[in-house]
Formats: sequence, structure tokens, C-alpha cells
Amino acid sequence: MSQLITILNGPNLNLLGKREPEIYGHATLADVQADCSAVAQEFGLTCELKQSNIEGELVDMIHTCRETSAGIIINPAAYTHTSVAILDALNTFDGPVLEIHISNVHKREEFRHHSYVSKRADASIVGMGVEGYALCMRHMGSLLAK
Ligand code: CA2
Repeated sequence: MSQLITILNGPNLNLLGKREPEIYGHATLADVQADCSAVAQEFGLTCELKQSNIEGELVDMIHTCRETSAGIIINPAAYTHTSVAILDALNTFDGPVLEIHISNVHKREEFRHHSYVSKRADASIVGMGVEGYALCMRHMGSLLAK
């Protein structure tokens, strides 16, 4: 059976493509899922995309990944900058963790410059728009092939 990659998305990302296109672009999470599935297929992987606006639900999703998933791609959204709980949960996961931010958080407000998740992530992509998700999937493919 092929390995599963889970793509986790934090608060407000359900609005992707529907609000603030000047920052986050026009693509929706459904588009992200389609792009990532195509790349996953190239590597013989499968992927699922999940989103929650609730911190504890994201923690539960990460715990589920311990049983189901070979790797995690995560955009924790605002929880990036605040959540020790999500960092602690990611630290219980053994596989690769890749962090993605659609916008270039380093060009934005000071409070977006720090990421708790970066303390666990094996690599991060910021500022490449939604294309960053598919790039993470490609990197995941090469990491898992090693
Ligand atoms: O750039 C990113 O991907 C962020 O993780 C997005 C978060 C923000 O808090 C982080 O600092 C950087 C915000 C997600 C909000 O998503 C929306 C999408 C469309 C419309 C409105 C909000």
C-alpha cells in the first residue's frame, strides 16, 4: 500500500481563494489538494488535506498521523506563532515534517517572524504562494525515497 502524506491547515485557511487574494492568491484548498495529489502520485504516494480552525483538533489530527501517515506538511496559520501544543504534538511524530506559509511571513509584521513549528520542521517554505504546498510534496517524495 502507498504511503500517506497528510497536509494540515490551521485557522482561516478554509477561506483560501475566497478572501484577501492580494495576500493569499485565488487558489482554494481544493486546488491545493489537486496539485499535491498530482505530485504525490509521481512519487507513488497518496495525500489527504485537512483543515481546522480549532487548536485541539489540529493536535488530535497530528496524533492520528502517528498511526496513519508517513509525513506531515503543515501550514499552522496563526497557530504557527503561538502554539506550544502543536509543537509538542509534532514532536511525538516520527516522520518528516515540512512547514509551509503562503505569504512571506518575514516581510510581514514582527509577530509573524517567530514560528514554534520551525523548532520541529525538517524544512520550511515561505512566500511562494500556494505553489509552496506542491513543492513541499515534491521534497517529501525525495525524502521518503531515500
Ligand atoms: O502565509 C501563511 O500561510 C500564513 O500561515 C497564513 C496565516 C497567517 O496567520 C500566518 O502568519 C501566515 C493566516 C491564514 C489566513 O488565511 C486566509 C486565507 C484567505 C483569506 C483570509 C485568510
